Amino acid sequence: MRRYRLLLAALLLWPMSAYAATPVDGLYQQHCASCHHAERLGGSGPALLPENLTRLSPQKVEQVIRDGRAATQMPGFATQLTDEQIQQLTALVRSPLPQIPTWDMAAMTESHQLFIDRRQLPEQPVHHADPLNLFIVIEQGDHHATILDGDRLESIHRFATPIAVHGGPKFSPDGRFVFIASRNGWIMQFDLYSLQVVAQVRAGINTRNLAISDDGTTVMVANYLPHTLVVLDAHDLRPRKVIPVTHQQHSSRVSAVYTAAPRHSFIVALKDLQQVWEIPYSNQAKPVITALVHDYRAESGEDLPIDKTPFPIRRIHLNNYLDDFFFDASYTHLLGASRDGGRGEVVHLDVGRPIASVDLPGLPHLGSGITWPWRGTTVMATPNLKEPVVSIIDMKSWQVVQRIATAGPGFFLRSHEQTPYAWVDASLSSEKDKIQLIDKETLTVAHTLQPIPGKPASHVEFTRDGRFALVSIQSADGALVIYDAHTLTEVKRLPMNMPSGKYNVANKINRSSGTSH
Ligand code: DHE
Repeated sequence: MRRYRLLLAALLLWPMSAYAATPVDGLYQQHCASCHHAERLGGSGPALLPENLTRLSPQKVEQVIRDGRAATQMPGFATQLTDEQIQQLTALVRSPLPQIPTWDMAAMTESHQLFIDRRQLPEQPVHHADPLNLFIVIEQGDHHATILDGDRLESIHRFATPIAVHGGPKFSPDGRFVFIASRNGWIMQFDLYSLQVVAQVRAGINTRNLAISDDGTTVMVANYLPHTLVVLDAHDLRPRKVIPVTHQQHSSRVSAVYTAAPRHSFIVALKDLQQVWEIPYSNQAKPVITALVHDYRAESGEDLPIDKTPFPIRRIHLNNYLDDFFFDASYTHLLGASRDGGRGEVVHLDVGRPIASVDLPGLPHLGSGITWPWRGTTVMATPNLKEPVVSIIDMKSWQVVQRIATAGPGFFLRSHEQTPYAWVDASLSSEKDKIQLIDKETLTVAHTLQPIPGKPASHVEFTRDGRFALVSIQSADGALVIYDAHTLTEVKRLPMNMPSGKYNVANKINRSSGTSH
């Protein structure tokens, strides 16, 4: 309720003359503002800003205004608006706001909802599934998530999520709680023991992802809008701190935030600054971070001791914009994709500077990178969003040891310690119904699967023991197609509504080298 009160207050306080300045502003206030906010920042409906709508073509936006959106509260306006008015509204919601909007502590605190006190939660699971072999499956079609028993391969619960969930949900270190981020800034905490939503908060207007500290105390949220990082209490999602993302006179969107568990710090990728940030969240953070923070203090003239300055920022300066990070197991090195394309840069996090460049064609999707031991070294493999290739990189020499031609560009690569194959999709190509299996020893494509001919197959995830591989068929009448990972035969098909990613508790909290973290 409180967030609706906030919206109402915002609507009442906003001067009518400011938004009824043109006929289309008047139309927006009349038909859209009550759900999408007077300033288009989102309310019960998503924010209507270009940053939030990049994934919808103008034609699709018009269609949604005209016909509404299935499985949401968005009605169609075909009988109330002319084609011209619909086009005008489309142009309006695709135009930027004159200033970067704010979403401050007060707005966040107002949006916070605690559904149940954690002290009232049961000590044991209310279900009989192995809590470490559960999956959470994000179903984008009707904005729900399914909790799947990984032993019986069946659903045990389904619940509504915020609209437009993106990126990997993150688990508390014990695997009990899962934290979900939506592109519209809503963060949700769900209890996998009692199968209920614990809390939610709106931490931004356009959010990228979240990370949780390895001690389970702190959630950090990365935002495109506003240009902030937000610290939440992982206990109940109460906002603790807003960190403006600025350097000198410039501010930056945040591409993503990652947990560097061995370093007890968050690592931050920035869209508009040639820097990587490291933010320690605990006094156990590696001494080198502490030392570098002190150096930074000396340079900047700030003299507060580290333990009195929660979440101090260590800035690593680059000569390029780096996006989409991959880390080695010790989190000593990060590999980032260069904005100019064609290469990746390796940053040594202890010495705080780039140390190597990796020749990577197209646009590697490093966030989906995985590793495995290979001929006395460890290799990292990355799919590619633009080229039909998987690049294999030796993590000692940072040389590319193999480029494996695939059926097409794809998003995700997955494996498991117990399987000889890495599974890659070609979902960004005309071959999007194919999944290819790369032999981790020979570095060649060993098998091609076509789960449902003509339907897009994408994200793969393994059960805790690596015995079964679950493939998302990403369409409204989609499914999870489940394969025996050894015989490669289909064992089960579970109908799902646009399943995007699915995440196995044990694989994630144990940081399996075959999955993203
Ligand atoms: Fe994602 C993860 C960025 C488009 C589905 N995606 C991530 C992460 C980032 C990212 C930074 C890591 C976050 C995390 O898990 O903590 N994604 C981007 C983009 O910049 C890009 C290319 C454009 C954009 O609009 O943001 C993009 N992503 C997509 C899609 O179109 C996908 C296929 C469908 C969707 O949901 O929008 C998509 N992204 C995913 C999924 C993950 C993800 C399923 C989690 C992967 C995992 O297994 O961990």
